[in-house]
Amino acid sequence: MNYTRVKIKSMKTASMGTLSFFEGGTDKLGFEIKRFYYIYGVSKDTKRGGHAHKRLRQLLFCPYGIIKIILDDGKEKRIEILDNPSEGLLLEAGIWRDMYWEVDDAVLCVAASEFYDENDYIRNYEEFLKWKGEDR
Ligand code: T46
Repeated sequence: MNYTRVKIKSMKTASMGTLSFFEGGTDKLGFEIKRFYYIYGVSKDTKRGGHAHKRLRQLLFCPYGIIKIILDDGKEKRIEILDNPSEGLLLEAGIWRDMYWEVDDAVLCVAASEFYDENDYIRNYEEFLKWKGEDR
């Protein structure tokens, strides 16, 4: 499946916690960041997602809490757990995703390759499979 689990650089600052960072640029993420968004205030057992993107590429990470992500490219499914602020998922286009909040108030942060465009979403699973079947 067309995604990778990536490390986010982190620096422990003794008793003052940890600082994590990544830098934009096509050489690092494979795309320029055009948008950044984050999802918070979500209760345990909430399910979000239920869609795929035609073009959008994204880096997802969870700086606080635990979020289970189920990825599906129409052929296979993978389960990924985001529970470490120093790791992320770099998702290419064409992957269906469902996100499950495993604890209250987990935060999902996303760096995205494109501005928001509802036309880039496929929100119907049958439509997704049909789109994947069209030589993708
Ligand atoms: C994704 C996962 C990981 C905007 O107006 N601008 C934005 O930048 C975004 C991301 C969303 N919206 C609107 C669209 C909907 O009316 O916010 C509403 C909630 O979005 P949605 O139901 O798509 O949220 P999630 O959590 O299911 O999915 C989001 C992203 O939309 C999606 O691209 O990959 O997070």
